[in-house]
Amino acid sequence: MANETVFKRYKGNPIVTPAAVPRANSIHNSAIVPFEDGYAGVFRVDEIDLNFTMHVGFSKDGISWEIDPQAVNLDCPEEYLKIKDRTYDPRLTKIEDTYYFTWCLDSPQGPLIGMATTKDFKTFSQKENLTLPANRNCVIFPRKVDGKFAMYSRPSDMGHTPFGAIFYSTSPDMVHWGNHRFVFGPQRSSWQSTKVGPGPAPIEIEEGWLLIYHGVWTSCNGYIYYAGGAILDKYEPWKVLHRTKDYLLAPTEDYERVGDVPNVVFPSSAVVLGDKVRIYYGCADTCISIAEADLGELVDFIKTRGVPEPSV
Ligand code: M1P
Repeated sequence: MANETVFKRYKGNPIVTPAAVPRANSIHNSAIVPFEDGYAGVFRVDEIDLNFTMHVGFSKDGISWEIDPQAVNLDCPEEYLKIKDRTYDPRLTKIEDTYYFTWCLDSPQGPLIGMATTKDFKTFSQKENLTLPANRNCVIFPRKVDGKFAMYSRPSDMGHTPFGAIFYSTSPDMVHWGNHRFVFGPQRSSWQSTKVGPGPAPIEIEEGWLLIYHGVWTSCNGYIYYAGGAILDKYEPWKVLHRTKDYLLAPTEDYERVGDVPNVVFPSSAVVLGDKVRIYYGCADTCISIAEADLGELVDFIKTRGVPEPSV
């Protein structure tokens, strides 16, 4: 095993493999939240026809999962919104008693962000899409900021985007979005020099908002995906207070290096467990692993290993 920073990998990684779903070619970037006396999740399944679908799962301990072999059934109000294309990279945020579930949808006009709500992980009510094409990553804040719903997203392009920066947007009603603000972009000469994208929903901490994100650089053999962290202002979350210079997690293990897309760690969920934070991350676009950090150490790491230079 190569260097670990503040995140320590679970010894039993990967925790979910394609064996969990009969039609899975791979199962990776997924959304997990605490639910009732255990956990619920929406899992990204790339099926054996390479359609990408999303499947609900439940777990008592967040590690051993029962995943529905059938894709999630969304109650959709409008023909226009009905999903006919690949869906992937789900994220989940709880606001009050409702779970907001977002995903990326490969529409004919480019990737965009879809959204549905659920209270019980049995019925899902699809809402208006959150973005125009092209946008590939979106996370909703766990509470209103200054009286408005808030999200971070990552505008994109039709392909395997060679650029990407994080933007902040707000909405009075989860339908109409505006007040778009640039948050941060790639950094020169680093593991995050090609693009960045928001990972799990931001976590509110004393200092502001803790955001775990993915950063990508382009090696001579293609993209390599890392996890990074930033702390954003509590009241104006487009203002970066601290951002890691050193990565939080790099693809160093065999299950992160070898798979359908090699050299990928893709954090997509974070769960706070007392004084610890556990991330769930996709590995090599093939399976799912977890790693945990002490929350205080993680915040200190981000503060003390900051990136002072401006984004490019
Ligand atoms: O293959 C690595 C990742 O590539 C895309 O992520 P992004 O556009 O943010 O770089 C997504 O297809 C993601 O699912 C995938 O893991």
